[in-house]
Amino acid sequence: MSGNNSAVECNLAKVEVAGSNPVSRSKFFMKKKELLTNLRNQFNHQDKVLITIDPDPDAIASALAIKKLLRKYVTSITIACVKPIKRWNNIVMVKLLKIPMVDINTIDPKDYNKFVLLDAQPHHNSIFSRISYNVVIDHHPLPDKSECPKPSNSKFVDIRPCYGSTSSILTEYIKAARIKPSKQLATALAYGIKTDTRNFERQTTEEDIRAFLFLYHFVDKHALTKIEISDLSLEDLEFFERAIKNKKVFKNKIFAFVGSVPSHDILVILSEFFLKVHNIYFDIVAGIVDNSLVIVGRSDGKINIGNTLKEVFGKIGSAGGHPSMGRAEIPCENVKKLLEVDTLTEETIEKFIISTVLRQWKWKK
Ligand SMILES: [Mn+2]
Repeated sequence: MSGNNSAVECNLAKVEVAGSNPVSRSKFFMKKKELLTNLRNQFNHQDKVLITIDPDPDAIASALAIKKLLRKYVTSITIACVKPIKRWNNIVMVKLLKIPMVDINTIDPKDYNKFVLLDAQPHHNSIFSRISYNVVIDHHPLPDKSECPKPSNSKFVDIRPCYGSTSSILTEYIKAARIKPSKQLATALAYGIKTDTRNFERQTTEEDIRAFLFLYHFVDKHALTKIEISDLSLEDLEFFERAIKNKKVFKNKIFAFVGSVPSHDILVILSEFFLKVHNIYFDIVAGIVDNSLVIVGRSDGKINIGNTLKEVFGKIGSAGGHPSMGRAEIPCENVKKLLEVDTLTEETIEKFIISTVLRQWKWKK
């Protein structure tokens, strides 16, 4: 199979689920069966398989599904993460669902003879690009031909850029294998689909919804709810305190600088929190993460926050996003140079953001 063939699969899937013709449906079921057989044919009973993932919920759930699909066909399967898991929801997911994973730095790839990449392509990460994969299954867009042709060098490639999540693709394999998913697997896959499609509000296809409906029956609803609402640690409440204390309200907008924070995740949570306030149409929450000034914005759509941040900060850092969500990251050195100061104080940063962004939006106090 090649990447191009997989794109054809994607179209076939669309035809099948949209059509009501039982003949074409059973034909496509054969196609899915074939894919499953092809996948399993890449392995034999002596194989020690290493699955590598960048551990977001979609990737974690997909790894669990592959483990289930190949369990009886290989000697061992190990799931290795190329990054530590930082988001609380994901930590709770791994803990509640008891998902066994290892840090890639604690293992020796030489101990494995087959390699699987899920929810990513080799060019997405420097660790991935050094591994020669036997199997790649993903839903991200294919790279330009000039960029990196590597996925198609793998023996089995199933990339369906039209799907909202890799979990939806793997759910189809589980169905084709006639496996009744355990609560653990169904909950993981359902959460994978929900996070990648932002609860079916982004890049969602009929296939994603169909996969979710199939899983829903088997999901541990309590575990899923707990995973979804577990955004915060007790320590994070301190940042809420700071954000509420520091907030500046300008008509229908809120701005807050919260100083040093452990990661940009808490800025996202705070920004989403402020947008819940009645009559607030957009907000900006900024903080220092390592040596960068990170600015996160949320909007109800009246103003394109992604474009605004790009226009204001794009020249001195990386910035962009969507109409309703945006983010900018500026090395502190660049801010110092721009402001011609040696050190950045809370006051100078606040002034800098308020003067630049607010000027752009013509905010009035
Ligand atoms: Mn994904």
